[in-house]
Amino acid sequence: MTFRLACCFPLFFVLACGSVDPPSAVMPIPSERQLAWQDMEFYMFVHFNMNTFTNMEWGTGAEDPVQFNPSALDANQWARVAKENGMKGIIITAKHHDGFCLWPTSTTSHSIAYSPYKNGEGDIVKEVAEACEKHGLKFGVYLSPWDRNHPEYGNDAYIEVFREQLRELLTGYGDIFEVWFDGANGGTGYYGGANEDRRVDKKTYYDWPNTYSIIRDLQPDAVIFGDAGPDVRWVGNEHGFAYETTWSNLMRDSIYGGMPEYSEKYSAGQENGTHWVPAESDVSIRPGWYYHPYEDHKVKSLPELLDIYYYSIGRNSSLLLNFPVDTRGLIHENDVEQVEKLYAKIQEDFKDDLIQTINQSHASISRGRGFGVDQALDGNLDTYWSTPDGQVKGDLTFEFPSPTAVNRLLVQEHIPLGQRIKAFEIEAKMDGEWVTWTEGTTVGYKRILRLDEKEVEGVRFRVLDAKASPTIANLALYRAPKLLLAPTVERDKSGRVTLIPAEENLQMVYSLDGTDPSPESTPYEGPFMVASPSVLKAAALEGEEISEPLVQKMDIPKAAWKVISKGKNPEHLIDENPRTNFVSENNEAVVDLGETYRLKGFTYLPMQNRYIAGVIKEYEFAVSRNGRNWETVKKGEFGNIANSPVLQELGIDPVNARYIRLRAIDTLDGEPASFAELGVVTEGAIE
Ligand code: FUL
Repeated sequence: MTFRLACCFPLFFVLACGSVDPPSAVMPIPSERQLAWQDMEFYMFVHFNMNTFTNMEWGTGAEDPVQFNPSALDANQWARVAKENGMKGIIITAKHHDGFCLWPTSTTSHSIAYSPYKNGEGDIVKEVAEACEKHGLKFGVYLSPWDRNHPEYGNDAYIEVFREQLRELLTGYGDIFEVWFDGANGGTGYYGGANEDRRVDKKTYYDWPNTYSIIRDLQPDAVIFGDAGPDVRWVGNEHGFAYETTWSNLMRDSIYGGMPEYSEKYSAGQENGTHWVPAESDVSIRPGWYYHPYEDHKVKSLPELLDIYYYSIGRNSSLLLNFPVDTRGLIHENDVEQVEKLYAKIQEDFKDDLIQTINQSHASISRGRGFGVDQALDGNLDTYWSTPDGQVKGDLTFEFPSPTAVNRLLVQEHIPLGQRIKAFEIEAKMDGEWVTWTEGTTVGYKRILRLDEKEVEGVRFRVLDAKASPTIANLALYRAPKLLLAPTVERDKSGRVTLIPAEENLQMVYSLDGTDPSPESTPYEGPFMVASPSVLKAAALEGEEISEPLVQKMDIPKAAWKVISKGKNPEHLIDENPRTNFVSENNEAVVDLGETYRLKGFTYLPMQNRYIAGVIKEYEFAVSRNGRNWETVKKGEFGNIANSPVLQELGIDPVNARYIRLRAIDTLDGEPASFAELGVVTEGAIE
């Protein structure tokens, strides 16, 4: 207990006696470099390298530097996108697993210096470093320890090459805030022509302590990222999600990069961890880390990006959001559009801190002068509310002058003294009663709770358990506007339609007669049937405001259809599920529609998997009335399907038919034809 009694004698004594000692640190605590990094929260990853030009995720190392040739590279565009959307730095893949170096290194000829880019005079690491400097961003480098090109990989000689590459990057490009080491290490590769499998002992091969000391010497302020740190750890998945319970502490000495059980056992951190090794959530804005034209339509949606934001930054982790720069050397327009939406929404969600409107706040217990509840509300992370030593529980209560709608609570610990809180509860005051709103475990640097919106007279944050006196440096309340996005739609084989809101509890309306949805349209109250060809238009509603509509054409239900062709998972051809596929054994899909319809077109949804196979390029569509005599009614090519594997809808001259057949004359990759879904466009049943 470090309270001192207030005295009323000379000024000297008043000052001395009025002060209260801060709680002592709970180990482990962050280093200065880690504290500076924690403040960044959100920064950009750029995967741009040889793979961009070979359309691969992992190059083998056998690529030729002449293949690397961006046509309109502009690192300032990357920096602008980062800066304008709240990111504080950029980490570039200076060398990925294929070994190609984006700077003119002295260590290998597998580099930009031997590429046509700027006639071998280019240095993209430098271009990015300069763009960061110009836009007030921090700069970091990804240097893959694994090198599938280098002939010496696996031998001691390579370690010297790797270290020299590190020295070049750490001395030639100004201040570096983070050095990023991947856990993927060793395996098959080109290795200077040996083309073999080279395994390494991930724990010992790189002699990490001596490799790290190069970084400490040359860039003492840089944090080092690796699966298990030493300064920043991997979150253990590539979805960008940290955990409800996320400790910044880790038993670092018993964990190493590439450890097989890492994700499952250690990625959420450890309450009793010996070192401060906070989590970083790395995730790509598209399915792939590298650019692939066929993913242009797969850039993450705003609801997906918001989940990532709240599940990373909102769960005591930083967010490293990847942009797969394209073959021009630019961040693609679709990706820019999505990150702009994300940033605009975050700005909107955290626009007004409602805690500024409370008329009463108090703490059930306080450590004393300088550690009151006001220290959690002053916008200064260096001051905080805390309790006397030995008191691990305490409540902070806030009351509004009148009922106020709240749906976000943001809370931060004073981490220079270590992460402490183990359990908390949030209560809402409604009709004069305090009721539990939600419960949680860890807080750490920052925790954001997305709460069901309530009109509350007050909010109480209760620390239920902590490792020692809790510290709260910041507590804020917000009412984020609902995400007014059109719902998504699912329809089953029977024609039953379900609308899925972009955000829980959002009202939805729809029409089936072609009219634009309005607040007067049919309210969505649960799944409904669409049994005949219709155009569904659906929108989300909040008060008088309405979202853009979702417009989806729907045809006859597939309940009575039968798949006649053979292959793998024939039922998936007509299950209305875009994520499952039928792979035909003879390159065609034949369906009996159950009765004769007047057809005016057909639809083909190609495989939607991350890696596609058997997508039809050249097709022939035939119909039959009896399943024996077939008439080919359309032949051709699905234009641009390689780059844009979206739903293909083709019209035909109206014809009566009961059987349909889509045959692949050729697939993109020569693999057996695959189908996510086959459908028809009808004029209606005729018999
Ligand atoms: C992974 C790598 O293997 C991917 O290619 C990518 O660089 C990602 C960030 O880390 O482990």
